[in-house]
Amino acid sequence: KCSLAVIGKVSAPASRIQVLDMRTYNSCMKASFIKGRTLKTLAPIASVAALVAIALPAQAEDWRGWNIHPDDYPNTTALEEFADAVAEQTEGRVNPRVYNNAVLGDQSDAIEQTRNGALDFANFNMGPMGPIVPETNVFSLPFLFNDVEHMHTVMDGEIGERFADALEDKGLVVLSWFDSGARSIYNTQRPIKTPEDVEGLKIRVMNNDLYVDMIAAMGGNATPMSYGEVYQSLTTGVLDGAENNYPSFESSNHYEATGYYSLTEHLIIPECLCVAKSSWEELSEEDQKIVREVAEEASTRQRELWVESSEESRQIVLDYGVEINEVDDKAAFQALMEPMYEEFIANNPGTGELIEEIRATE
Ligand code: GTR
Repeated sequence: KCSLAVIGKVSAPASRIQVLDMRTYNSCMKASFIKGRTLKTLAPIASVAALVAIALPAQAEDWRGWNIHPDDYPNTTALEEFADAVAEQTEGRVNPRVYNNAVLGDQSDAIEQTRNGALDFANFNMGPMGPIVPETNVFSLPFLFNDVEHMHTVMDGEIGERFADALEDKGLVVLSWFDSGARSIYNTQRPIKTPEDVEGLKIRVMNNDLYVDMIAAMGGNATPMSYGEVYQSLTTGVLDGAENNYPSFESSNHYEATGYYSLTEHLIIPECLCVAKSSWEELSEEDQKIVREVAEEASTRQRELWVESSEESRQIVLDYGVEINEVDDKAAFQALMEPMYEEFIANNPGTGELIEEIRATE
């Protein structure tokens, strides 16, 4: 595989040089080092690759885009349409290509890769963004927004701009905000109606320590894990459950491994369509304007698709036999989050006011 990766890198047509899988290539280089083989055997090939790359005429920006979701997911469709419209409207000066199913790395890695310009654009969730852009941790406080509409009102207004500034300081230019619905807990054991039902359950969470506190407050045990590892962990009993919105619960096939989906709706987390600052700065003002407008349209489109897709996914999991239950007493879950809020506000000066501002936004 490694020799293929290297050969593939050199012999690929020039137009594909920039889209080759550098991760495989790098890990092969690393593996050969670890195995004690001399790097010299690979070095000449690497420099041929470099020469081929240098020999390319200066031309369009080929943008590599990271996407965690599969084909036909609302975000995927919106991103693919975004890519096509950007290529068309910039007349090929910017050629974005979307790589689905997190083939370019897990979300935390991809955030770093986009920050340092190894990737050009992506759709990121603000959950795993927290460890990198601490301001965004506020979105990982459970029950922050009243509902999805409230989240959009906040993100589309002045508060959203402040978050965009915080992301830009860390190398990510926010073009628009996407929907990701409300996240609810699902598991293999029982319906969750009260916090007592979470007692002792092993629940996967996204990579952010705040979620460990959140599940602990409900009495469960949280395991931060990459999205791609969850399905197997559910089927082998390493996990009892996880939490996500309907479209992800369905498209990840987690529903096939868990019998109960309980509408705790404890998290409503915005997502961004982001561009690496370095890639952004290479564009002319005219192209920046085009890309921004197209990204706004992509956001509108994603939000529309989201509504349809959530309903379709709900129907698919119901038909499969998943038991879905309402949670009548959400206030019981919410009350358990008070200490988490207090600690968060104490550790992050200014966030108390921000939370109030968000809650007061209509
Ligand atoms: C999805 C979200 C992804 C990823 C995933 C997860 O809802 O769109 O970006 O964060 O959840 O649980 O890891």
